Amino acid sequence: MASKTNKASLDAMKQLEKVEEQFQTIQILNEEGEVVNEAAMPELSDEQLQELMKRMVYTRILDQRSISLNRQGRLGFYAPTAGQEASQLASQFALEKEDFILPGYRDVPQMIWHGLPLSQAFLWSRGHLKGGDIPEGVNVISPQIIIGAQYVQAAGVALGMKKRGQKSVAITYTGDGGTSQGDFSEGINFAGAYKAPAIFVIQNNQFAISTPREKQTAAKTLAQKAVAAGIPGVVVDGMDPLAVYAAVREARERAVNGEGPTLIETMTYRYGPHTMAGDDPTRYRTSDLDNEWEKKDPLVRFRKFLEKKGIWNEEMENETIERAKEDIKVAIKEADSAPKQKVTDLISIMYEELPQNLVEQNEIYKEKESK
Ligand SMILES: Cc1ncc(C[n+]2csc(CCOP(=O)(O)OP(=O)(O)O)c2C)c(N)n1
Ligand SMILES: [Mg+2]
Repeated sequence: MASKTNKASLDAMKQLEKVEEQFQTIQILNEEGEVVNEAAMPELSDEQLQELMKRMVYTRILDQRSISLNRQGRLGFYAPTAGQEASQLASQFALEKEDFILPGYRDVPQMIWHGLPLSQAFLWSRGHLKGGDIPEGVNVISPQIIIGAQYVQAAGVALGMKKRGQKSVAITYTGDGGTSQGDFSEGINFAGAYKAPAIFVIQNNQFAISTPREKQTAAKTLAQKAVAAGIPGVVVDGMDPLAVYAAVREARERAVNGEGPTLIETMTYRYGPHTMAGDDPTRYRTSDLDNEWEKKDPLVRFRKFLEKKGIWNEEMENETIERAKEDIKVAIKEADSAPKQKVTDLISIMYEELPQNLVEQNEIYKEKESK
């Protein structure tokens, strides 16, 4: 009896190892900006490559300015993005305008490059109603704060697209910590069962606030969670914009061809704190680890790659930086000029027809606000 049990568990361990072996990190561009995987190289024109670089440079500046604006009390909630540009922007770059983004709180950059005006992103940060009033034709919803909840919503949005016969996808993002939530498993499982055209991205930045990746799960990779949902899972170097782009582009193709969802884990790092609310990363990360990841910086390696191709220079970089600074100045002014929020605005957007108790409260506030 005992030997049988032992044999079964031995086989089970081997089986697990075999599965885990298959989740190797895909890289196209190494830290020196050299192509190390020609076969996986996505088809991108020089203009597209330049555009992706511009977006990464621009977004790094946006991050720096957002941190300053937050410290000056001119922004509210802000979750820093530096370090995650390849993971965020190359994944959005692989989408089409008709695709729908269901972001988490750190994913404001993808929303902006999908068409959300910068001034509205600032208003969202301030908790202003107008920040959540997404313009028609911009296929995003407001960032989700409840960890993992957007995975379930993405499965639903994707299924809706499929039922309507649309050739588009729903993409959603969570973090390494998010993979421990029930919603994560429910979302990928449902989308798998219904072959919904969804792309589930896990931005593994190694920490969930102060909790390290190793404490999140015994699984060797987060992408292997796809196996239980019966869907493909891949791990990509999340500091490599080409690897991220290629993985998302392929997932998109599968999805619109009716082959269902994909789970993509991007190996990345956030250089800054979790949010601007006051966590101190030096209490849970070593400077050695920070340095190790900064050497992998997506902007540095992509700049090297483009410079070697002769399609990027200092002038282009500076122009992009200046444009970002100018745009930010204009957008924050716009945000400042938004009408002050009223309690009646809050009440009136909640229902098509107000229930009686709110009609009464609305009248009380209307009266107060008119003075
Ligand atoms: C359901 C739920 N539980 C807890 C929190 C509090 N919380 C906010 S961010 C966070 C960590 C998330 O880490 P991760 O998923 O790795 O994303 P990252 O912030 O690193 O991008 C937690 C626990 C929350 N917002 N929602
Ligand atoms: Mg994380």
